[in-house]
Amino acid sequence: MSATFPFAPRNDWSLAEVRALFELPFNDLLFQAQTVHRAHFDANRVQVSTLLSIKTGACPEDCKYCPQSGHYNTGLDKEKLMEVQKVLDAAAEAKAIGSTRFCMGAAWKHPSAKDMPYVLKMVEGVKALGMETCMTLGKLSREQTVALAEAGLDYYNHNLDTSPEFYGNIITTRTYAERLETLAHVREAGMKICSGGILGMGESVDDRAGLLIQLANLPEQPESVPINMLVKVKGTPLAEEKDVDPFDFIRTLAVARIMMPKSHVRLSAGREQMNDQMQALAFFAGANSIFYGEKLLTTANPQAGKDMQLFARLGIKPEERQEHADEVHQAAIEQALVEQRDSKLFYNAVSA
Ligand code: SAM
Ligand code: DTB
Ligand code: SF4
Repeated sequence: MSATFPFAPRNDWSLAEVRALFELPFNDLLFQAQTVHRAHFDANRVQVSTLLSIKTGACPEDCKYCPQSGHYNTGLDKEKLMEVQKVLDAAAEAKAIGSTRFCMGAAWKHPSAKDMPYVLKMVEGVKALGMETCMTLGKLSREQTVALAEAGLDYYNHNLDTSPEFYGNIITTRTYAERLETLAHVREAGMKICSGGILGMGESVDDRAGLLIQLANLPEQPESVPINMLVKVKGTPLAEEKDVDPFDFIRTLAVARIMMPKSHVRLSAGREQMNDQMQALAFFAGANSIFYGEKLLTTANPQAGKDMQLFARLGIKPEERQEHADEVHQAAIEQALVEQRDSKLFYNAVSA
């Protein structure tokens, strides 16, 4: 293990090292992950984001896991780009239930020139509500990333999905290199990167390690790393895939936490299929972000009330958007109160 363990992010992870993490006894791995987690985060805070599909279905890409691909018949109702005001109404609702980030997803290969002005208005509008903004629109050109950054987009989600070796089994219409290029544009434009993958597509442990190595060894690690458990949708080629072992899923979260110590690791799609105990283990392994609200893009997510109950049972609090600013403010208030109390005591002592 590196001398700087567990505090600094590294971007020279080798397959042998990552395999060794995956091979650790479960309790040793979770202990390491929790130790790294506590070096960088409040272990009892989880960031909450809400998703909205702003353009649904009929996607030209052939991602074998995806209910929105036009290549498969999943019986999904297709919808064209939503009106800006409807998107802003949905964002306001998400804010009202306590979400701090609003993620808008479109089933596109890439945004078209005709759609960009509407997309930019959505970013500006959500930002004006005081929420963090995130979009996932497919491949982006350099010009498009600059326009999105200027409109106030905080995060761009573009997943690598799996290892470079396994990728061709899942997607043939977009290359791994194109994905890396989009991520590079996002960085150059100064936005934060949200990039992760999916478990349960028939990949090996080495493929899981390979995905995490690609993410961790980027010049700058992604700020947000969604780890999705495949949601098996009827009509997609992966609908009958075998379930991922729950402990292997937790192991992957723990390895992601150790390799990307400062990133938010998101327990992403698949929570509707997990019990409370598994989610609690995921938070212990270092996952500190979730999608919140009853829908992901097209499939179900736990009800907000159910998540808040789980948080309460575990003593977890949602991460506040301006946590640092709030803490500074709170500390200033507390200091002022202490000073007031001390001066009263002093006064009382003298007058007594
Ligand atoms: N079309 C854009 C793209 O692919 O870049 C954005 C939306 S796409 C739905 C975003 C991500 O959702 C995918 O990269 C994949 O990781 C995840 N995803 C899609 N379908 C899923 C499923 N059935 N189960 C788990 N994750 C899924
Ligand atoms: C991510 O990694 N997972 C989210 C988000 N980024 C866009 C999407 C999950 C989609 C699950 C299937 C669906 O609801 O359509
Ligand atoms: Fe299209 Fe994105 Fe689904 Fe792939 S994952 S089919 S690009 S919506």
